[in-house]
Amino acid sequence: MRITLVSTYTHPIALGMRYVSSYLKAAGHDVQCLFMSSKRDTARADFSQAALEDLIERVRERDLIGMSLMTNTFHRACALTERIRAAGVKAPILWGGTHPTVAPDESIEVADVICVGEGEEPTLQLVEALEAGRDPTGIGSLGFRAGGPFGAGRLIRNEVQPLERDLDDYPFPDYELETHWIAARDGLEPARLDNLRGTLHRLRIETTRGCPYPCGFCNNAALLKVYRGKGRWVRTRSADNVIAEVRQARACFPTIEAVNVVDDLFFVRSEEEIEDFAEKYARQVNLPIELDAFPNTISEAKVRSLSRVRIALISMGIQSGSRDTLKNIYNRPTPIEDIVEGMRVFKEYRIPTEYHYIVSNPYEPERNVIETMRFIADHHERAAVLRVFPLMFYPGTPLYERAREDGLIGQRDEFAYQYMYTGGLQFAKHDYLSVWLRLTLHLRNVGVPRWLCHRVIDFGTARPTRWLLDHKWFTPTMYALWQISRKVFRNLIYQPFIRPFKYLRRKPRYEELHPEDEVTLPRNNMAAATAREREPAAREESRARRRAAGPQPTARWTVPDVNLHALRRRGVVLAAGSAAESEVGAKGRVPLHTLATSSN
Ligand code: B12
Ligand code: SF4
Repeated sequence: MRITLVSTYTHPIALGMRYVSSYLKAAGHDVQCLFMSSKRDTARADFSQAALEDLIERVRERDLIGMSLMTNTFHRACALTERIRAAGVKAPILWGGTHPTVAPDESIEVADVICVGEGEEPTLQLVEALEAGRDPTGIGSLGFRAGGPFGAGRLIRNEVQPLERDLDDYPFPDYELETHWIAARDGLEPARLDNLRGTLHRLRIETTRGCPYPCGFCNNAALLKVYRGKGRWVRTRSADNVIAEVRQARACFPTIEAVNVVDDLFFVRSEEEIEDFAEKYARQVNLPIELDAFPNTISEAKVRSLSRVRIALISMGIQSGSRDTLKNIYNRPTPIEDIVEGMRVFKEYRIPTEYHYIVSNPYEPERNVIETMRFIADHHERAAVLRVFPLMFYPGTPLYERAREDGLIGQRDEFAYQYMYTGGLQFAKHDYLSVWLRLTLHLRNVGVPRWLCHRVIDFGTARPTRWLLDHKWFTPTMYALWQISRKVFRNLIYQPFIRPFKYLRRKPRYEELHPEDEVTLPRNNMAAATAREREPAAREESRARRRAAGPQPTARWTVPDVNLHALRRRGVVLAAGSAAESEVGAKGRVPLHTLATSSN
């Protein structure tokens, strides 16, 4: 069957969609992936006219269109869906990803079909049913729109399918670039290493699915509800399987410089499992790796094992330094002592770290925010990346339900639909205390002594200061001053005095390591070349040149010829050396049903 999958994200990572794609391809289907990404991080449908026209051409002759979205790409997905329908394309439109999973009612009003939760099997079952001319409306995890092409116009919502237990026999995500296109100003371009915005420079990899904790602000709490009673939610891949994926990626894509583990909870593994992973990873890959950590799951033994590999970054969500907020508002079972111990261990093993806090929480009393500032002043030990996020009420989460009941938000929290990166939102929300919290974090980060940080907190939270500064204009003014001082620092201090020294110590860039791939113009021709490039023909020519000479894959990434996971699900056994097995090898991808030679 001919299927097109469309990513609505501004960044062309879309790992979930890549998993669905390879699952379908390995089962013998013809799949194309279109990444409707954008250079700006925006929730608006900012697609170029040319990209939209190319999209319509690419989906016109397809049998099914799948779209992947999260809450802040809902408007982008709606715009694409409307546009495809308006062009008279007949294929049904299936939505999957985080948003249809946590906001199915809203999604099913727009898409013809929605997939709730993990999408590999339900999508394959849908494809098989459509191909065989069977009614798909009984397939678990799927929902069908009232008045849509299925179910005689009725709204149908099926229960989610039981969770897959074994993740090791899933085909790896799809990076077959020859079937992928990326949105650009002048239309859809074939995917290349140099237009994937770093997707194949920093390889995103999922080594676990699920997290056992129910934090009130997190999507995982919504998923725990969706999958209650459907099997084991937290599942891990074996170290060998994860490493095989990284090695395959590295063998194909010379650009990969680091591995970014996107798991909710990599540290859910036991100490022995982490030791095994670290030992194998260090020996077989040892690319810099980035991980996320949750305080309760960190132990010295785990960090010691991991310190053997090249850790580029461990990010830990602290969220608040107040026990009351953690326990009673976020429902986050993290004792403060565990957070402090985690920070200590990272420091001892010299692990580069990033810590996250949540601010602008309307349920949090001011004294708790001040407690968090005190916590920061007391416990942050050395330079770390510090990130502050304002609380967003994402659909399906316990805090979202609470905010709706309390009338704090309407049917939905518009911020969650309209903002991509939420770092700047605290300024939009005029939250004075969160600005002060950010200030304390930065002071501690640049090594200002504890006592002085406490004095700054005293000053910032004292009555007269609050009386003077706690006005709507304060936060925007601070924001403006912050931006101006950054510019001043950059132009007057960093550029002339710091950068030249950094330059001497910097890592060589990809082009410098591989001069054979390099496409540069002699410096003195730059101005003339830029002027020439303004003409469309010249632009096209230079694009073609870049395409030909940009970094190229060194081997072809291929999705397996046979979908072992789907075969196992269907009870099909492929005996080693069987006729079916050699048929697979000889013919390349074979549709699943032709392989059903024996079953148990
Ligand atoms: C990697 C990641 C990112 C990456 C890449 C995102 C991307 N464009 O691909 C980056 C760092 C860019 C990112 C950014 C943000 N992210 Co993010 N991110 C994740 C993370 C950690 C992993 C996603 C992933 O790859 N999962 C692995 C795959 C296999 O799972 P999956 O995506 O769910 O896919 C499965 C199903 O959903 C389904 N499916 C997916 N697509 C499709 C398509 C079809 C057709 C079908 C049928 C099924 C289907 O099948 C897949 C396989 O089973 C998730 C948390 C999580 N564990 O999912 C958060 C998460 C998706 N992010 C989230 C948020 C809030 C953000 C930010 C807004 C953060 C912020 N505060 O600034 C920004 C948005 C910026 C932007 N430009 O979009 C929230 C989304 C909540 C929501 N309701 O939308 C999540 C769930 C985190 C959380 N726990 O709350 N993120
Ligand atoms: S531990 Fe992390 S991933 Fe798990 S529910 Fe809490 S915030 Fe979400």
